[in-house]
Amino acid sequence: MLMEQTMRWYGPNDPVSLSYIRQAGCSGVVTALHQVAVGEVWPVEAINERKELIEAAGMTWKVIESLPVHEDIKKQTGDYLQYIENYKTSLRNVAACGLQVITYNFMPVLDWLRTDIAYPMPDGSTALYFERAAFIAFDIFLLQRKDAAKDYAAADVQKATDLFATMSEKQKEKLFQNLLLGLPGSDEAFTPEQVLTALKTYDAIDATQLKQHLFYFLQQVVPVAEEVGLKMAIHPDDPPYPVLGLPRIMSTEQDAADMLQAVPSPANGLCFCTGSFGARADNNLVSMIERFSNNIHFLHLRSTKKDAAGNFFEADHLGGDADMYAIIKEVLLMMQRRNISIPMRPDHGHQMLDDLKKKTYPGYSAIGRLKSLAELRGVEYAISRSIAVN
Ligand code: DNO
Repeated sequence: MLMEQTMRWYGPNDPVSLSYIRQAGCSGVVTALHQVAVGEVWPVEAINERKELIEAAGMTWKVIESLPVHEDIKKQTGDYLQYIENYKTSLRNVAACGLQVITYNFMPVLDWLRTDIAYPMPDGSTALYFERAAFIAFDIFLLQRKDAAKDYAAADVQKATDLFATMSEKQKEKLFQNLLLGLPGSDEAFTPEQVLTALKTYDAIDATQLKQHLFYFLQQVVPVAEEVGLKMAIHPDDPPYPVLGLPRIMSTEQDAADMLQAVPSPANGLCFCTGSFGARADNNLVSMIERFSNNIHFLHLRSTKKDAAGNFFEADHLGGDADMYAIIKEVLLMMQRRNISIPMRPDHGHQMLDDLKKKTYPGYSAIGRLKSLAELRGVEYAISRSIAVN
């Protein structure tokens, strides 16, 4: 049994068409109704309309990425109880349309963060990059978050100060834009004021508190997911540690274990993203897959290359720190045990060839993902043949 191959599709406005995704070898796409405001109910008609578009292109839509969680739910403020009710209604609606997996995250304010979205690779393609000193410079000097410098070691602050001194106005502006790209699927970046205001609303919420809020949310929605046959799949934090003074609570093996213990159910689980979890050296990806195998509902396969200074870039899918051979082998064994095929997508890809001239969602150009999918698929095929022989 092989993984179900999909790619993310941002909807009708995505410069990468459904036909390209199909030609890349996918049998399905994962997508979301980005036009529905966070917190609002996803209407059945809109879900079906999207599904029909995908099916007309010869593919399926089983995984949602993402059904976003409103900030009020993360903070337990304002109308959070209503937003949880809305979430449950959306779950019922998507289940009624035949969808199966719900990807979401519980990262406060911002989703994934990179300092450079066109980091040059030696071969001329570009990758996404997280440079620690640039991130710290952004926090202290561009965003000017109060007391930000206190969150970092003196040597790190010095490095960031030195780097900032060498940056042109244009580079500073670019750094700023890269970090505040906004939510995936949206073209609107945040302004610094918006971010500072949003950060402040978490002043009184630490990691323990945020975890309790996640558990409460899951206690409410997982029974509905169970009832209607859906699987909840939380995406890990990216990068997997606290940022900008915000707590982050889905970064480690322990975090995942805590969540599964707090709300034990086959409907509660993970979108296992090897790129996000893999950006921490203390996450052993293979043993995590083994440990959480019954609760992995969706896979993002990607590999980062880390250095000792805390920087990482998104490497070739077979060329980073993640041992893709061992990961895919573990996934195949897991699927064999569970007798199911788990959906995967090649997460991100390098911008390359003709795509270098195009504007696409960072990380989501067509050719780079086509290449990564082809490589991953080859590894999977070879391992599956050899497992069958053994
Ligand atoms: C980035 C993605 C994330 C992911 C969300 C899930 O490329 O992996 O934005 O979709 O965190 O909610």
